[in-house]
Amino acid sequence: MSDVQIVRTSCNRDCPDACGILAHVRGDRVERLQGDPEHPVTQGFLCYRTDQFLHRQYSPERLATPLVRRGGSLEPASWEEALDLCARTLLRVREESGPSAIFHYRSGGSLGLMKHVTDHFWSRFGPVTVKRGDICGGAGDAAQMTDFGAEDANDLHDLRHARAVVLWGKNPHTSSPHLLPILRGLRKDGVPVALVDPVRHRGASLASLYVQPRPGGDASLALGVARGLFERGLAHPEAHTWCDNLEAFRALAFGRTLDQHAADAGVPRAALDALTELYGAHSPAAILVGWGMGRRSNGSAIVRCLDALGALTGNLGVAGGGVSFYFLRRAAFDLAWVDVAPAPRTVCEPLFGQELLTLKNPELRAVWVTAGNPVTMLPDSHRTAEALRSREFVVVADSFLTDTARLATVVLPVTTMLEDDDLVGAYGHHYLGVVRPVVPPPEGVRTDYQVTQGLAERVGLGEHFLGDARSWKRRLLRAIPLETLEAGPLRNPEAPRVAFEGRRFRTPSGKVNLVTALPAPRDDSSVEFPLLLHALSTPASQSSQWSPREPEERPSATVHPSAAAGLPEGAVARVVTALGALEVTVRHDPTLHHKIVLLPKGGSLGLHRCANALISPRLTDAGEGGALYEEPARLEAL
Ligand SMILES: Nc1nc2c(c(=O)[nH]1)N[C@H]1C(S)=C(S)[C@@H](COP(=O)(O)OP(=O)(O)OC[C@H]3O[C@@H](n4cnc5c(=O)[nH]c(N)nc54)[C@H](O)[C@@H]3O)O[C@H]1N2
Ligand SMILES: Nc1nc2c(c(=O)[nH]1)N[C@H]1C(S)=C(S)[C@@H](COP(=O)(O)OP(=O)(O)OC[C@H]3O[C@@H](n4cnc5c(=O)[nH]c(N)nc54)[C@H](O)[C@@H]3O)O[C@H]1N2
Ligand SMILES: [Mo]
Repeated sequence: MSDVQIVRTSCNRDCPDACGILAHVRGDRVERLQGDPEHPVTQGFLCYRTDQFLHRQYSPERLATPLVRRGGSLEPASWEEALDLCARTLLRVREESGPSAIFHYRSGGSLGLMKHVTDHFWSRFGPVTVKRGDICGGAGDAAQMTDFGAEDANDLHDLRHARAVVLWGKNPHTSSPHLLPILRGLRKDGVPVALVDPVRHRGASLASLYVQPRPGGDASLALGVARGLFERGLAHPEAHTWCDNLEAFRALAFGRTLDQHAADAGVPRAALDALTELYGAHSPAAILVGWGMGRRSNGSAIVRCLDALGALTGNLGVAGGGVSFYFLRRAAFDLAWVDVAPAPRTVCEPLFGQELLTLKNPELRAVWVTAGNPVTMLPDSHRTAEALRSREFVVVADSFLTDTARLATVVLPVTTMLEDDDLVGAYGHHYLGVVRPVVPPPEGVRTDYQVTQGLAERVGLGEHFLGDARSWKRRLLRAIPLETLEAGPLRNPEAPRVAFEGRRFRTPSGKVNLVTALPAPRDDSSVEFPLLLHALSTPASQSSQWSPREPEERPSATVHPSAAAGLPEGAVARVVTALGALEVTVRHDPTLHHKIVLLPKGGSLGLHRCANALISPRLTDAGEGGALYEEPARLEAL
């Protein structure tokens, strides 16, 4: 038997942690994945879903041959046949209707930078129609761009300098577990940590203060904290030197009494006061903003209110402070060459199904999906499915027959992260990594880049995609030699330790642009649908990528016992919304906010587990994000 070799690689999934991985390989088989002990963020451990990834890697359900639709069903085909068909059809559609009749939809199945080479192909071939907005963090991105003129965060390890931390709408145990060692260290040193979340998840075990607002009540809560800070003299006396609109923001905060803010946020007045004290009386203090919280119709306004708290207290541009939402994961890379010209047209991501069905002049005739599963992951799954089913030509590059791939004309089997050749940055820290093909892919499986090469050759663009993946990696890396990055985890040398150091912002005035108005409140009181459906991340899955595998049983719907419509724990029931119903098993959680019914995110339509089949598309107040957690719902007996 051959010896075990240890190959260093990186996780390419849509996760803030972008871990360093040591793959234990014997022959052509990976036997075990281990967190890289030398990676300063990974620190030798992996999350549950990546720890279990080998089940996915070696799943009998993995695709190993292209599929082409013939007489209604998807049947195995050679790469020659599949790519010839793609090239022929795409050339014809472009010729007849122009490149904007083709839509390249790329999502977050892999965050590898090489996926921009695929984008480059589509830009050269068209430019074709691409997506606009962002289902994931659109609202928060827009907030920070508006307030700071740029998005970035203090170094992750700078958090050690914080004297107080607020986890605002963030679930580190599930979605960014490599934050936990730092938070535990802070707690050991007696640093107070607050959790603000309508779901009392495991993060509460790390918190010295737990505040449970109503869903979306955070803007009022933050304004209440701001008023409290002003009243107690905890606002920084020089805040006007780095803030625009300070008086208007103050007026917004003083537009209601503290009791009114607390009532509107759905928290006891004492909780508002305790949060004000925790954040205002310790300096420096950091707010860590979760991505999930912004997926609301006031999501951008909420994040803007949190930005204002940081600005007001002098916690921006200093070590141990910050209102961190996003780390510039692409900052070390040169992407200027990706788009050869602006896209002629865009599809708003949260409105995918509706726009595909209605866009005219020209109609969208062909869709190419890279690293996305829109039927499962975008709202109104049935409409998304109908939109794809009714297109002339749909190609899905994936390694599994997802809900989306099942509707395709052509399915192209691609590599997993253990077979791909790529680079990653992270949106939860500043380290970069290489993704190595630690084992060869199964016969018949190609990387997205190889797919691009095969297609480019056939449509007359072959000369632009001649090099191997390494040559593109070198092109992508701006200032760092590839060999340096290959030697081990490397912090982007250009990333600042303290974002906006010296309180210099990238807005036109150089100051923070404080929020001065909130969107009109949404009325979510409904007798028919008293609850709000939240489909949230679960440890066993990365969006729709389950490890070890997606359970086949009904999903659990968790509610406060008072919101269970009399249904006992374990009862089989239905979650009903205006769009439809889903069979579930009822779970009671007395710590959950009474307005919420909780489902797992990423359940598939085929297995009748798909929350997005019940969720209508709604946009966030800015940034064209998806207000995914605002679907009125009820629980009822079968
Ligand atoms: N295991 C696992 N990890 C993942 C993912 C996954 O699917 N599974 N997904 C990855 C992706 S795509 C992303 S974008 C990131 C982030 O993934 P997210 O799932 O967005 O994770 P969080 O940022 O932790 O945000 C979710 C938290 O926001 C809270 N929240 C929702 N509405 C409100 C509100 O109105 N107010 C407040 N205060 N809180 C609210 C939820 O209760 C939840 O605890 O994580 C990644 N990590
Ligand atoms: N209701 C509800 N809906 C949500 C969310 C929510 O919280 N609630 N969260 C939203 C968020 S934060 C996000 S980011 C989106 C995520 O939505 P998606 O990005 O669509 O989700 P994934 O399931 O991670 O990835 C899609 C597919 O990419 C494939 N894939 C993986 N690696 C590769 C690769 O290298 N190449 C190719 N071609 N394919 C690959 C996977 O097999 C998977 O089928 O979902 C959003 N949808
Ligand atoms: Mo996301």
